[in-house]
Amino acid sequence: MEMQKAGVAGLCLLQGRVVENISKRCGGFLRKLSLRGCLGVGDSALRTFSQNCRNIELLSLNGCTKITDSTCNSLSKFCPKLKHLDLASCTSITNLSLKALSEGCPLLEQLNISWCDQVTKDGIQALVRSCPGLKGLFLKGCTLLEDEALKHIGANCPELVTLNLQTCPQITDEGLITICRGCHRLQSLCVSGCANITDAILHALGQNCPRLRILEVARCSQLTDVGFTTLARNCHELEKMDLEECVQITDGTLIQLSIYCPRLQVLSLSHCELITDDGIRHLGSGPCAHDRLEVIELDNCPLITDASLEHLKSCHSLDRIELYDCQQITRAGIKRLRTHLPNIKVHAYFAPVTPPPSVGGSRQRFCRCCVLL
Ligand SMILES: *[C@@H]1O[C@H](CO)[C@@H](O)[C@H](O)[C@H]1NC(C)=O
Ligand SMILES: *[C@@H]1O[C@H](CO)[C@@H](O)[C@H](O)[C@H]1NC(C)=O
Ligand SMILES: *[C@@H]1O[C@H](CO)[C@@H](O)[C@H](O)[C@H]1NC(C)=O
Ligand SMILES: CC(=O)N[C@H]1CO[C@H](CO)[C@@H](O)[C@@H]1O
Repeated sequence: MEMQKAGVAGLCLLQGRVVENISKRCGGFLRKLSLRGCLGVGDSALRTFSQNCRNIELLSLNGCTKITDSTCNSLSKFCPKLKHLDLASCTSITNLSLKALSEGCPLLEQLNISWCDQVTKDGIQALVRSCPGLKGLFLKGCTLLEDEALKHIGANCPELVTLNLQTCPQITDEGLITICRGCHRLQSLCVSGCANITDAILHALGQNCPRLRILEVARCSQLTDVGFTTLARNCHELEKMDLEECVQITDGTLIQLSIYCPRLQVLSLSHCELITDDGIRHLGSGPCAHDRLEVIELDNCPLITDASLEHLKSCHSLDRIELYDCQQITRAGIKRLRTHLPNIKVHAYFAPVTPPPSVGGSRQRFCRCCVLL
């Protein structure tokens, strides 16, 4: 019998010896194993594991902070069928690991090395040259990566579907444009926190990546309506957009999205301070609103009033709306929205109307937690 997946969510107390025992029992039958968060599992257990489980295809070592490049050497030597490997937060990993994987694991499709912040372009280069089938690369918080690394990806990964570069602060338009040009199948891109990118990226995505479904650009404050207009006019399959703190965008972006992106399901506009009720009016009457839009985040949009809620009342798929710190939203407005969308989750905060009494009121005063209406 095939053991499909062993694993424990959250903190994992498995010791290395147990992993070795599992590997001996399951041997060549084991295809998938998650050791996520197993802080006690180290290189020697994974060496025994690799030797015994040579048919492993999916392995998660996410958060196994004890492992080093030695584990990737073992995987490279014994596990040529590996397709999905998650090494996120294994912070001892260096580009030697990526070199080892490139030599022994040519079938790799998904690699997560988020927060492995020693990795540089040399490791990425070796990897992408030898693993032509890479579809998902998760490089969140790999802070040493520069445009050079992105150029290697753009030149070698035609199959890439998902790329996460969140908090890689050194990357700029130059590197990302080569990705857009080289990876036409891209469906999901996260560059949140990459503050140097500009509208040039949105143009390049529009011209090269028509299948884009997910775009996360939170805190990319140089992006403007001009870029989002090109994007919307070319990428009609957008489903999820995180535009938090894209502080320059206005209703103009919302108008384009409501015309050209009928599949939009999840939209974050948190801290987009120029958005007004008129933009929401367009969104609420666009094709996405009626049967797609599920989540809209408008917290910290100071110009939004109850009129926006009126515009959203016919969005029957709307499941959640964020309204924290929207000073012009009232309880009455939310109540009216509720009469049309009884199951909607509304997250808002209202300061107490009257000051809390001085006796026994201190708890209230310091309780900054939200009121879930
Ligand atoms: C591993 O297996 C051996 C032999 O079957 C057994 O004696 C030992 O207790 C097991 N160790 C652990 C930690 O499960
Ligand atoms: C990659 O690792 C990060 C950090 O642990 C995690 O949030 C993310 O879900 C992982 N992604 C995949 C596809 O494994
Ligand atoms: C990113 O922008 C900052 C501030 O504008 C600038 O100092 C820095 O040199 C830029 N980084 C790159 C890699 O272009
Ligand atoms: C070839 C090589 O090993 N390149 C780099 C690997 O990563 C370290 C930093 O973690 C660099 O110093 C090396 O130059």
